[in-house]
Amino acid sequence: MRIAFFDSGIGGLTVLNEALKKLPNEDFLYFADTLHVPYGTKSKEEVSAFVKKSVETIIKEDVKALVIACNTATSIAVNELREMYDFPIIGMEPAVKPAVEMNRTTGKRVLVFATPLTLKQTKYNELISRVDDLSIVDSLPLPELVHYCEELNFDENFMIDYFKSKLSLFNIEQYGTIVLGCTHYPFYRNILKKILPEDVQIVDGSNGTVKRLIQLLGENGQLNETGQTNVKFMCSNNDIEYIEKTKQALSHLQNER
Ligand code: DGN
Repeated sequence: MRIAFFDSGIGGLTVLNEALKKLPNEDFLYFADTLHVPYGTKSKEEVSAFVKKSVETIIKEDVKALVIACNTATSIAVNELREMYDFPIIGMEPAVKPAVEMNRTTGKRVLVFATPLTLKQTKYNELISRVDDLSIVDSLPLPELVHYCEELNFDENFMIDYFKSKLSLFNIEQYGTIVLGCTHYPFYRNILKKILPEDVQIVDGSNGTVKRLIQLLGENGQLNETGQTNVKFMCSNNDIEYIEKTKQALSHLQNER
C-alpha cells in the first residue's frame, strides 16, 4: 500500500523529499491537482471542492495514509476529510510554534510567508492566537512564488530581485526566523538565504509533518521494514509533460544541499 502525498502542484514535493529520506522502504503516490493549481488565490469553497475531488481519485489507488502536503488545502479541508475517511490523514500548518520558541530568548520577531488564502483562514488565526506572544509574529503573502515554482523558475538573479522587492518594506534585521508556510516556498530556501542576514533562520513544516506520519503509521502497525522506495506520480489532468516536470523538480530538490 502506498503513502499518498497531495498538493495543488509541485509544492508537496518538498515534503515528499523529506519522507523519501526518512522512509526508504515505503511506496509513495504523488498527486498534483493540475486542473486547479494554484489554490492560494481561489475561494475557500472552490478549494474545498477541488480537494475532495482529488482525494476521491487518490483513494482509488491502494493508499494507507494521506499527507495533505499543502498548507492552503489543509487549512480548508483537513477536518472534513478526517470525518470522511478512516485512514491516517496528516495535514500541514505553518511552523509558527517552533519559530516563536526559537526566538524566545533572542527577542527577535518571526515572519511567516504563506499564500493569501492560508493567511485568511480561521485555522491560521487560531494558530497565531495560541502563540503566547502574538505581537512578535508578522506575515507576508507571496502568491507569485507558487507561479514561479510551477514554471520551474529557479533563476537566482530574478528571484533575488523578487525577494528584495517583497521585503523592502520590512526591517529584516529585527527578524530571527522566517517561516515558509507554503510547501512550494522551500524550493527557494537557498536563494532566500543569500539575501538574509546570516543569523536569520528559515523553518518549514515538512520535518514535523513527516515525524507525525511516521508516528501514525507506527501506531497503526503499517510501517514497512523492508522494501524499496517507489513513487507513482499522478495529476488531475493526466498530463504526461507535467509528470515529467514533477520528476525534474524532485531531482532539483534532491540535488540541493
Ligand atoms: N503549496 C500550497 C501550500 O502549501 O499552501 C499552495 C499552492 C497553491 O496552490 N497556491
